[in-house]
Amino acid sequence: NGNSGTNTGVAVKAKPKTKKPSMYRVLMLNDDYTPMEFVVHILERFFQKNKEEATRIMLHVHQRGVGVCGVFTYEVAETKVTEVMDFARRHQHPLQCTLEKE
Ligand code: TYC
Repeated sequence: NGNSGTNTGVAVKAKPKTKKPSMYRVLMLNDDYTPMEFVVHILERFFQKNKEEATRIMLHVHQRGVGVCGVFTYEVAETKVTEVMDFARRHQHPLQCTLEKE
């Protein structure tokens, strides 16, 4: 028996399907070669950070090895990673960016 119609004797629960999407952290990894200013520029350009916040995140990655650039739905996170990796490669920097489920 669903929400309406013929009763089949099968119980079907009526459930509103407003599920929150899984969220993904976009992570930046440290390396020895990418210039600090380039990383700050990426955080401003692709993650809408101001200079102060971008510098804070860059220094955190520099000192700790990894840091969070932002948290997004899967499709947005994957697009950010691709854009950052392409931009870094075009400028011949080894900068690595990845995503992880929250
Ligand atoms: N470690 C780099 C340097 O000393 C700077 C850097 C920071 C590189 C953050 C990557 O994600 C990074 N020039």
